[in-house]
Amino acid sequence: MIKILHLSDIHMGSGFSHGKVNPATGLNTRLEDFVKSLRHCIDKAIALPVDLVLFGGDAFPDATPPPYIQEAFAAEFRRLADANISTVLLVGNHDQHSQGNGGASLSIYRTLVVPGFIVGDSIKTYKITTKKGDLQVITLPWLTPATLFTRPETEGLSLEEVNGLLIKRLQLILEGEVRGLDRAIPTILLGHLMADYATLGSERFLAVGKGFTIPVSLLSRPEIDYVALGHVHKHQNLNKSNNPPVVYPGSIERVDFSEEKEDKGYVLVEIEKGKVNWEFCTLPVRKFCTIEVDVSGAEEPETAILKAIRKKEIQDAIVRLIYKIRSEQQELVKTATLEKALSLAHNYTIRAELVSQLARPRLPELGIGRTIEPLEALSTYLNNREDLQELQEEMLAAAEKLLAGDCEVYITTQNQLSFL
Ligand SMILES: [Mn+2]
Repeated sequence: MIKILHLSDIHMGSGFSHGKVNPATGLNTRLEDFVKSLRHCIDKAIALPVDLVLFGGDAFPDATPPPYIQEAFAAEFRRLADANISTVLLVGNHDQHSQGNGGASLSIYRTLVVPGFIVGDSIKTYKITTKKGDLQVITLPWLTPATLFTRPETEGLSLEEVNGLLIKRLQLILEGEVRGLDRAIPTILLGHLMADYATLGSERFLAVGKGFTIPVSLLSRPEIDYVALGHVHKHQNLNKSNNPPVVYPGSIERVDFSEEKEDKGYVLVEIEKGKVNWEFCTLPVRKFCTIEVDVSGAEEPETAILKAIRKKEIQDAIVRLIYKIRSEQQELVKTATLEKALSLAHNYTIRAELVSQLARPRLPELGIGRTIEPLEALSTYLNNREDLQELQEEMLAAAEKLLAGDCEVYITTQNQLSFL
């Protein structure tokens, strides 16, 4: 059987605020963590060895990463070329320029003609020859209306109508690809997309803006033996009947706190025509740890916080401490004491949330009979939420982007903004 390693969502170069500079290398420790995880995957691919590596998209946080981050990524992937392992690099939303044409950060691999490398930046079927036989891979990069339509075709339509059109067009294009398949060899669909029924890292989420999703039924066709996905950071198989498996391997490192409780890893696949086995393999990634404690009723709030810290294993972890406290208790808690208790952590943040005894009065700016623009409303709201001060700038910027229709934002249960 043909052996494949399927990984996705590397996001190399993100989450630097959770790391620190390593004095020995001058690099952010989170870059080193992400490189280590990727190296683990590539080591595995070479050691087995696999016949093919499929990368499901989102290599970096954006399409123009700094050269040293590009280089760290390339140094790992070139080992696959050296080992004669075919590789498909699919273009995710983070790899595209905002104009939506081409995979800016990944197209260099095609330009350089790296042996055995394919860059999937359009819907196309590639036949790949391996030592164990041939197979074919349909690449389905991140789609936006701009990729499939000209502006006049979508002008005046609602977002929902555009999405409906997009699905119809995609269905036609996929149908075309499927008809051109070689029925004698195994087929994989490699896509960067949000599939219907995909659950995000957190259980409840609010998707706003361009929530373009593709129904699983469109992907799990009988002609396809394995659907390899990227985009969602939590590992999952969307087709419980497993014929074919529709698998997100998830990200290879925790990108933010919304992924605190998720296992991270890659997927090993064995495939021949009409038969597929797959298994999720976990990676030894750095721990994230949230310590949340309400000490507003405690007589000795500092002792209560220290006790909450001691309950968690924080060594080498990325920790955030959030404690609820009344304003008159604040002087009883010494930041230096908390910092000392957290010093075993790799990195930590401390946030005190003030518990107000009084109910908040209604904001005069939002009174009855007044109309207010969405951004102004958000800004007024944020100005009155002391606990959200830190997020204010980020939220306003995200809201502007959303209103301009530029991205998707998910607000997780931890009140975190997560950009997919
Ligand atoms: Mn993505």
